[in-house]
Amino acid sequence: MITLYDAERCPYCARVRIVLAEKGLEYETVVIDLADRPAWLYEKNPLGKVPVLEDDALCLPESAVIMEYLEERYPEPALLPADPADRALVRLAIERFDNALGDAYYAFRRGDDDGSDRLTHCLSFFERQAERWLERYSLAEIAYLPWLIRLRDLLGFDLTPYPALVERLDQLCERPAVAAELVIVAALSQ
Ligand SMILES: N[C@@H](CCC(=O)N[C@@H](CS)C(=O)NCC(=O)O)C(=O)O
Repeated sequence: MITLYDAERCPYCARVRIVLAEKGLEYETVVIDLADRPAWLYEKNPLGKVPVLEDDALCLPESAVIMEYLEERYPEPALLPADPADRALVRLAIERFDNALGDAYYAFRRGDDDGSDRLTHCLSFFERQAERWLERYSLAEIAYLPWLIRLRDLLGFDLTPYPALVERLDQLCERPAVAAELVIVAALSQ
């Protein structure tokens, strides 16, 4: 049995939800109130953060690690390319998203003075990389999609200066696993 310790607002949890949905895996959800999180969460993740995934005896935090675990444990349908070089580029993209887009998003959401500039810089970079990174659906896209969806639908950030990202976002929103996230984010914004 798979259990996901989850928070709907959390884009890192959204990554895991999308991978679980793409792979058609059944799982239980335990919703964590991050404003009043239970003490036992620290036993599952010493950092006290979500997502945490349990799969039988395994207890695993960190969204990027969880995505890779799910890919290896449940390989179909594949969300990593077959070629080792291509797989390495997907991992590189995930690393870049974590270090750049994630931080810029939170700076913007907090209202930091440089939040908007950092986000613009980051999205411009992704826009230029879009052709290379976005040619095939993979964990790399699942890694950044939750932030784009939240920027557009929750924070009202204008994505029109990034047409390649917008086009790809629109395409991907037709996938049921991604469309389910749109419903979750729409409920958050009400
Ligand atoms: N590097 C972690 C980040 C997870 C994370 O920051 N989750 C947030 C919710 S979006 C959280 O649990 N925050 C609680 C806190 O920072 O104390 C991952 O990729 O899973």
